[in-house]
Amino acid sequence: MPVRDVEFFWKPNHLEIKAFVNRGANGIDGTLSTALGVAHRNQSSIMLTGDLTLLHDTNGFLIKNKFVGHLTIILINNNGGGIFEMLPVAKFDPPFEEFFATPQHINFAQLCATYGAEHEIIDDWEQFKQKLSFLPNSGIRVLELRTDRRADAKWRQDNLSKFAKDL
Ligand SMILES: Cc1ncc(C[n+]2csc(CCOP(=O)(O)OP(=O)(O)O)c2C)c(N)n1
Repeated sequence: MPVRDVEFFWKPNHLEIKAFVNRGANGIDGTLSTALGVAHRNQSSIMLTGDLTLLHDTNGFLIKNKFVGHLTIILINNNGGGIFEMLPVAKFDPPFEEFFATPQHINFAQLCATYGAEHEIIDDWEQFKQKLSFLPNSGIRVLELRTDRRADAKWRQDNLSKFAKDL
């Protein structure tokens, strides 16, 4: 959902931020590698991703020793595929959690330590804004925001149609 949320909520502006959207061979695959490729020998960059999408390509971190530049990864960790909460099948559990949401219960601090990437949990907006106000020149860091996929899906379902009427 992060890429869809950007499409819904990013207001037109003059910031000249270049956006790249990844569609791998079959969808969520390869997103980390694409982001690292975009950031390599380029300006410091930000990747916005869900947890399953990041997990799909964790071996992308292995390029770390050849990577020149900086990538901040904003990880929306809702422990599974929040996109599927938007579908009618979400009402049927079982099998929803095990076969559609597929939560992986990953400790991303440990995962990042394995690959030598920095990791930080973001708890509030001030901390988040402060972390994004300045991007380092080098290294890979993960800013993890823990969210509730069910509550987020309900929020979208309750609110998106209202915004559409206001246009
Ligand atoms: C290679 C591949 N496998 C499976 C899928 C099906 N798929 C689409 S979205 C998604 C879940 C994405 O979860 P996450 O990255 O955590 O984001 P969220 O849905 O929570 O926003 C899956 C498994 C796909 N698109 N591509």
